Amino acid sequence: KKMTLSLWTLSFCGTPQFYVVKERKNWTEAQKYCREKYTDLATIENQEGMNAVKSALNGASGWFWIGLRLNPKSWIWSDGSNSSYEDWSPGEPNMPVGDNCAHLWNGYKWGDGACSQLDPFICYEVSALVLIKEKKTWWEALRYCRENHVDLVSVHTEEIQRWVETVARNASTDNVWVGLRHTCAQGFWFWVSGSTICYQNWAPGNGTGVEDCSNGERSGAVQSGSKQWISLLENQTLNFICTESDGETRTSVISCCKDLDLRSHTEPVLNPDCFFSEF
Ligand SMILES: [Ca+2]
Repeated sequence: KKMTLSLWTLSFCGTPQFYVVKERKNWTEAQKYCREKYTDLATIENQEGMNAVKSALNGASGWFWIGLRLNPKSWIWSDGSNSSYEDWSPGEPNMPVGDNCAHLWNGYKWGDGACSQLDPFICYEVSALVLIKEKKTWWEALRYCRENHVDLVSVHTEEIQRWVETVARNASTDNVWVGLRHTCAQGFWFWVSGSTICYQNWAPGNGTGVEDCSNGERSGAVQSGSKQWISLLENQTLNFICTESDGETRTSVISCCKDLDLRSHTEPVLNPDCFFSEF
């Protein structure tokens, strides 16, 4: 089980998503904010990234800090990226060497300005997760993730919980399915990745008591508002979150089957991983 966690970390790589923050801050404060709430101030490594930034801006006008700063005589990205991509406005950068930071302005081309200026800014987050804004039952969601991505997300750690919170912001349903599953036969919750539950973020009154199995099996969802986990009947139709990174699932299928074999003192458990790995 511990091995699963480290594999997740190693396989963590995804596409950056950009977020526009409308609060006005100087460059250093903007950087601090992005590092706390997301990954960092926007690093734009290619035209594709620039297009994603433009789409996040959605026509907004003004100046927006990005993660590029003159330090001391060359332009350095906040996250340490050594990308050579640039998209300066004609004539920029044009300030004398000093406290210069880059922002987007006219036509979203880059310009330099004093880092102390108060501007809105653009953060980015690298997420290994993707929100699917379709409404599916828990089983349909699990199947969809396994066929089109990797798996329904298993929230093993606080870090993964934070990624879940970020992507769940854009959900169109009040709750969002995750890979949390209850077995009535055995009376416990587990992750579809095969792990038992260590890190927990249950909403009060959910998940920690005896589940009502009279109307069928239950699965876990994250509330769009509180981002805490709740227990729901599996046939509700909700948005859901898939993982994009590979590496975790295959190994854990083995460990989960073993894991559950050890615990199956009564009857075989309908374990989604073991079930789907038969396909
Ligand atoms: Ca300038």
